[in-house]
Amino acid sequence: MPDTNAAPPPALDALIIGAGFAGLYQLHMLRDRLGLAAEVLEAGSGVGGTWYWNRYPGARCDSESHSYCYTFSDALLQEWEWSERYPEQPEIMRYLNHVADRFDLRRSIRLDTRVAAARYDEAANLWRVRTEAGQVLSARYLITAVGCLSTANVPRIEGLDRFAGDWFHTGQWPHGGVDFTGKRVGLVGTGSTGIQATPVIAATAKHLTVFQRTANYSVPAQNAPLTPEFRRHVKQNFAKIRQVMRETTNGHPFRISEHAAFDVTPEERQAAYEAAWAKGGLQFRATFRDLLLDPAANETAAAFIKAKIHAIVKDPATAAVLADIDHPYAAKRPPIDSQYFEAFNRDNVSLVDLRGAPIERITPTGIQTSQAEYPLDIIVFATGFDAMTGPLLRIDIEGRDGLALRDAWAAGPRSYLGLTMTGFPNLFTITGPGSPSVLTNMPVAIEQHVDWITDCIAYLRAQGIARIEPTDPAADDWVKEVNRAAAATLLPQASSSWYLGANVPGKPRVFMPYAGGLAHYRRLCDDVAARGYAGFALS
Ligand code: N01
Repeated sequence: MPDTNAAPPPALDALIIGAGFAGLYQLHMLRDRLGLAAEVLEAGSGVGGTWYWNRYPGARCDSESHSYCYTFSDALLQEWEWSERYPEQPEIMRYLNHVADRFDLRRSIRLDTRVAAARYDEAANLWRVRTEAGQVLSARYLITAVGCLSTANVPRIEGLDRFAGDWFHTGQWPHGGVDFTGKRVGLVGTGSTGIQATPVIAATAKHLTVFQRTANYSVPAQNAPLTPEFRRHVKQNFAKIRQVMRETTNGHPFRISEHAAFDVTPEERQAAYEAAWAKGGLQFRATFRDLLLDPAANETAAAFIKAKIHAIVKDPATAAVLADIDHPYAAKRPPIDSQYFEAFNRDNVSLVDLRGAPIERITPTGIQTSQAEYPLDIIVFATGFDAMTGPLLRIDIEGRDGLALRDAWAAGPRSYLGLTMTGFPNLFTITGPGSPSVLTNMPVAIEQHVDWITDCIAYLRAQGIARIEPTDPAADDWVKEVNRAAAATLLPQASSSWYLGANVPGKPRVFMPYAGGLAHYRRLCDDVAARGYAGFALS
């Protein structure tokens, strides 16, 4: 880092880290709406963020395409055509590239530029940002748009470095794809990713062995091409659809039922679940309003899904392992699938239960559990991410008075509104820990954050305010509110959940996202702004 006394005048008003959904929109707002000198630094060789990296077989969004998009531009909404109910990774990449071109964003994006460090220079009131290549850029405002799920979690399993075959993490998938033809493939992990990838890999592999540590619920996506009528309906009614997305807890284009699970008879409940199963998707979670609040209500959904697993999977022993689920339904992020449980009826797919027989090591020829060795040509790690805090902590961020973010967060993330942190002036974290983020349909949460940050920066400039930083009491109260909101739900009851950081050995167990609901959260953020940025020290 340069000597702060010799620092050059600010080259930029704002630096944005990341060119995914969040970074692209933030750039548009700061550069084109506020007229700021703003740039994006992006580690990848293209825009797209999470979708640039997650190219694994079967990668598809679990939000419905007509809602997994920006809503800030009516023209964009009218001109873009989605092809399927759930967009596949290449289609989302086409969309984000279209957005980059349509809003002329590329000229302000530096690709292949990974940020290594960012330090707040108090004397100059600037952020000094150093790239891995050693370049240093300065800006008044630093905005992280690094995503919540962008730091791959490759388990440290002894022997991996001596595996003679190929191995891949789904979040760092080769751009040229992987040919599974004639190969014995091992897939580790049964979260949303593993559940999406299983049937697709099984279709070409010689044999697929799925290694399951924690059994998981899944509901059919019921993916299908969009009909012309539906597309027309969306375009004609988008104002209403957007309104629903903004008013609902999770930012999806459907409402949660007003009924509690025990408001109806057992027969009516069964019929409601059957209808939700047939409709498919994350909407299953909205069948009754208390599924994430009342353990007994949740148990009715859990029992329904477990019965479906037993009905679909023909081998009773395999079905029993798949349905031996240890947490409430949707306490972990609920996957949706296309023929996941059905894949276990194929002759070339088998399941290994790691709960009783954990992986001991990787040998040159396969995976060794405490019970057997499984010979493999390819290992696919669908083992998730160092979620939410990981992408921020892998940047060496240093705030006021030499405070390192990794020290500030040693016991878990501490923020105000999941947007800002005490000790880190003029730093904003889009969908940071402590915000609804991963509990929502991400583009809706992203737009809410970007709009709030843009308004905040506009306010600071209009008022001649040089610095914004949350006060300690405001941050303490917010941490309490994040904990309160989580404790009011069943979400913390899934002990293996990445929401809690449980998937990464040694990570503090803290419930990271804000579970109070996106609509409520939006009101809180708006209220803070309306009260002249209450809870912040402005100087
Ligand atoms: O990761 P995960 P993911 N040995 O952490 C297992 C989003 N997403 O990539 O549960 C053996 O959920 C781990 O086991 P356990 C979505 O938000 C979105 O699937 O820790 N197994 C688990 O089974 C999602 O929630 C879309 O016991 C090990 C799996 O690996 C998030 O990304 C699509 C292990 C990891 O599951 C992450 O999903 C896909 C080990 N050492 C994903 N370490 C959309 O549609 C971990 N596991 C938008």
